[in-house]
Amino acid sequence: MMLSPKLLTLVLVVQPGRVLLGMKKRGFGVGKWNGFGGKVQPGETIEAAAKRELLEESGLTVDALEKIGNIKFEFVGETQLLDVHIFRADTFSGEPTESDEMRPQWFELDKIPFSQMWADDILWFPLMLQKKKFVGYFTFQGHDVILSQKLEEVEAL
Ligand code: 6OG
Repeated sequence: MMLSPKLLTLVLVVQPGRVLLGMKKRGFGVGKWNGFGGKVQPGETIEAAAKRELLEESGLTVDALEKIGNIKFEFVGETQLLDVHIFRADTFSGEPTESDEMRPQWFELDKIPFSQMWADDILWFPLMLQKKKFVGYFTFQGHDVILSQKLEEVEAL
């Protein structure tokens, strides 16, 4: 079976003691809190896509994004493999602004709403918050159950 990869971005904006998440209002992952991101368009670099999606969905502009992780997701019974490139931003300009797709909200680091997030997030957020780099591969059954997981720290991405 062919698992064609779909390139996606995900940006976590972190400030001392808090992280910005968005409530996904429509589409894939609706009803979950997540970072900001989406599909890489043809001819666009992954980092440019990450900045574009962050701006479109949160109203924030960033200069520098730090590559922090890469996770591939397989969904049982689906042929599309998701290849998600994860970035962290520690500085930004603008004010978090609700978009059609996302409602942004700051969360204190001890109040991250993991029960309303993708099930993988609780596993890698600690690494992301410590600025450790990681790669992973998760197999999901439906949108809530992780059937298998691989997650490891790496020196570089
Ligand atoms: P659009 O389809 O809305 O982009 N995404 C995931 N994020 C987490 N934390 N866990 C997952 O586990 C995810 N699968 C996809 C990537 C979808 C957005 O959702 C992220 C994109 O930012 C399965 O364009």
